[in-house]
Amino acid sequence: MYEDMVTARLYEERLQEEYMEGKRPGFDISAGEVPGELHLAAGQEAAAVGVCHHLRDDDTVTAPHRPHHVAIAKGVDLKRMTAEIFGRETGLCHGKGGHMHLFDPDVNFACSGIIAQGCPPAVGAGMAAKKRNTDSVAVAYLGEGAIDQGGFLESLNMASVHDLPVVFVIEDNDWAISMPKERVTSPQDGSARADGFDMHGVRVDSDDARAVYEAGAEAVGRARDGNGPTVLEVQVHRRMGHFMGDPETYRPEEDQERAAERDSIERLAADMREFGIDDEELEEIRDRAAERVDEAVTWAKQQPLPEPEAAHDHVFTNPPSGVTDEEPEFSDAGAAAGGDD
Ligand SMILES: Cc1ncc(C[n+]2csc(CCOP(=O)(O)OP(=O)(O)O)c2C)c(N)n1
Ligand SMILES: [Mg+2]
Repeated sequence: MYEDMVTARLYEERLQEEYMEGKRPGFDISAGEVPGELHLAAGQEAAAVGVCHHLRDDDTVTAPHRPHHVAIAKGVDLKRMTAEIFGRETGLCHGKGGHMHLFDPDVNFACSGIIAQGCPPAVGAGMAAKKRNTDSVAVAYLGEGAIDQGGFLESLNMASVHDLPVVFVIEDNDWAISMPKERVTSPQDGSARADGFDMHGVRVDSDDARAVYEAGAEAVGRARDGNGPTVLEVQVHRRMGHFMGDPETYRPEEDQERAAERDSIERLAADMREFGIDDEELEEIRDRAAERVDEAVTWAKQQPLPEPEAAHDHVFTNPPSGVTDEEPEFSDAGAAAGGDD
């Protein structure tokens, strides 16, 4: 768990540097090697490893727009993920998804920029597992800002009524962009949503990786044993702005300081020292993580960009209407059948 947490943190520190290349002196969001938005998850690593370390490759994980720590904890290929973030042809989605749309079918991982979007697919994966009589489980990650979304609430109902092997993990970092939780959500404890759907709900009040691991064992174990879904909320801390370039003018300084002071990685390191793991071993883990990050970024930056023509591949309409001079061919099968679809 410690190695994955450190990898995620170092990875994001490196992404931060790479992202800012070419964006200055002003902040041109479209410039540089990684154009577009970038949401970093520093401070949220405990929620990722504490649950994902109970999972197998055949278990499904869906994550939201802040996905790197969860992807790393689920075992997503770091090189191909990085190539995706850099928009390269060999990226997980051939460079078309970017950092919010990483899909790795080898470990059943997906994420989306639409908040709470991962909940219905996780319920689908849970239903598939149940119908196939396997013991695989599905985990949907979402932020506390997404728990009023219909997609989440409908998913809770489906998971409960069909008794599905799904765990909903709410990462409560207190903020939805610039909106503090207390102004938009009631009750404040997101795990209480579970009560209304007759399922288990639990909140881990700190970003202590070991406490999350224990709660994760229970929730994932319950799902795997066929005993239904759980809502698990974890208090985490957003060490960064909502996205890169966010001036955070809305955020009280003391809140920023509190997040900076609490570091779940340091906390786990302190526990490990108590269990007899010395600084040298911790340093070795860190070096290994740093090497892995460097390898992934170096490899990704050497990868080719997609050919422009590839923009027409892997899309629902091909080519998109308006791109070609040719007359589109329409089938009249639907009209003949009297259908309107
Ligand atoms: C359905 C939908 N509405 C609005 C947005 C715009 N949006 C992006 S992130 C975000 C806030 C998310 O807050 P939270 O769920 O707490 O996640 P966090 O960013 O704190 O990790 C919003 C409203 C979106 N992506 N999808
Ligand atoms: Mg949030």
